[in-house]
Amino acid sequence: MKLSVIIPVFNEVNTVCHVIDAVRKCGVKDLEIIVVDDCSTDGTTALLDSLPPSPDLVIAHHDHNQGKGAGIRTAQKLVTGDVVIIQDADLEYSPTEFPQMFQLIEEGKADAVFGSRYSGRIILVDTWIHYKGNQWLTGFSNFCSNLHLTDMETCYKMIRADLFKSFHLECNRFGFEPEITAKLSRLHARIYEVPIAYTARPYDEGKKIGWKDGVAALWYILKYNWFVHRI
Ligand SMILES: Nc1nc2c(ncn2[C@@H]2O[C@H](COP(=O)(O)OP(=O)(O)O)[C@@H](O)[C@H]2O)c(=O)[nH]1
Ligand SMILES: [Mg+2]
Repeated sequence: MKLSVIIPVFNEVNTVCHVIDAVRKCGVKDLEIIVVDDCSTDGTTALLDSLPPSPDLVIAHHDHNQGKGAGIRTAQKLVTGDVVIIQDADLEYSPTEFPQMFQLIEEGKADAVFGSRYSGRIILVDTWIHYKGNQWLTGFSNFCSNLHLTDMETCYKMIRADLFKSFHLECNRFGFEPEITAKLSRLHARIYEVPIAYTARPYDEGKKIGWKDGVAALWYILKYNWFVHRI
């Protein structure tokens, strides 16, 4: 089975190449990497264009900044693998987690596997507001979906590609996380969670998600669990 790793990138010149290298070394043999550069302004675009062409690497560019969700939507059309995962272009998550997640889908047990940052593995001490915000959003999402997740907002959502490609995705920014969680729940997908390590980065190292995204997430949780029926 082939794994398609989607890397949405906006202004990550210091880390994006390290992330691509780490994905290549993750331990899953058959993989493709789809990088979507969202009109970066810090040199990321030129850096990506200078990488040697390789059959495992696809690079797409947006001509204006649209957000992480829009980047994932662009990649959705390019996926050729059997299983998909989103990998942020920073170093908060480690691709060494992929094999344990991949195995659950390969064995036919799971339709989707979420990597949970809050179930016991290494976590570099995060801010109270980020940690609590994630807990509250996960709790509200669970209430609306009747799932029992410990980390809805995790970037590590590994999904069967046929399901992923069938989704009509709408959110342009970080609303992608509640949207896809709600859509998986409505499909009654078999979702597993595995504990993953997480190294939180501060805003001065380029973190872009903010409190407004947290407030918007509340609306997206309601919208995609209760109001919008199209999956
Ligand atoms: N395509 C795209 N990606 C973005 C944008 N803003 C952030 N990202 C990417 O989304 C990922 C997550 O961003 P981050 O601020 O670390 O949020 P968090 O990891 O979800 O808390 C990183 O890989 C960013 O480069 C954007 O406007 N467009
Ligand atoms: Mg991040």
